[in-house]
Amino acid sequence: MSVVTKSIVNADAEARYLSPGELDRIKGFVTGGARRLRIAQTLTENRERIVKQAGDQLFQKRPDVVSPGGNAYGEEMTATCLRDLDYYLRLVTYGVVSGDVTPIEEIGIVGLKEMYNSLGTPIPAVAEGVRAMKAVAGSLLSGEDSAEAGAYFDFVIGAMQ
Ligand SMILES: CCC1=C(C)/C(=C/C2=NC(=C\c3[nH]c(/C=C4\NC(=O)[C@H](C)[C@H]4CC)c(C)c3CCC(=O)O)/C(CCC(=O)O)=C2C)NC1=O
Repeated sequence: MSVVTKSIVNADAEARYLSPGELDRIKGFVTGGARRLRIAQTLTENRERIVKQAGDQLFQKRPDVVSPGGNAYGEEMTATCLRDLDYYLRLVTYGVVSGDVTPIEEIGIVGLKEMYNSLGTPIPAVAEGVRAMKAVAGSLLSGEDSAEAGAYFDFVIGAMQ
């Protein structure tokens, strides 16, 4: 939920106008809108490159996952692994646009550990892949934009610890 929706839900629950503090936070959200959209656009336009390069880095660091017996071994499983990275990148763009981690959490974090444990997927390696995406994405963004996007990647990485 964006700060706009959240503030309205809270204010209406008390049948009151938006408070000065809420209006201030909404102002911050609106003011940063162009930047958030610019970041989301860059990530979206470069998604293939970000996923591909991050995958290469991950498999270099963790060759075990793509070796016989590894969870991402074989063409199909490797493709599924890259698809998962693409999923997380997509969720990061949702977070960036809404200025909120809730969509990331609801779509991709709740139940994550149980899911990966049941699949035998090493979670630290997934986190490594997301960390690599953060680095590749950061290299495509200006310093300030990179820091803003980085916070959402960090949220995903943090949930995988
Ligand atoms: C948008 C929210 C969302 C997420 C996050 C998601 C993840 C997700 N990843 C899966 C599988 C998988 N995920 C991986 C990923 C990896 N294996 C590794 O060793 C690497 C470290 C890593 C890549 C970074 C692999 C290899 C599978 C297939 C495992 C199998 O079928 O045995 C599956 C099982 C079903 C399927 O194969 O599609 C789900 C549900 N699905 C969703 O809808």
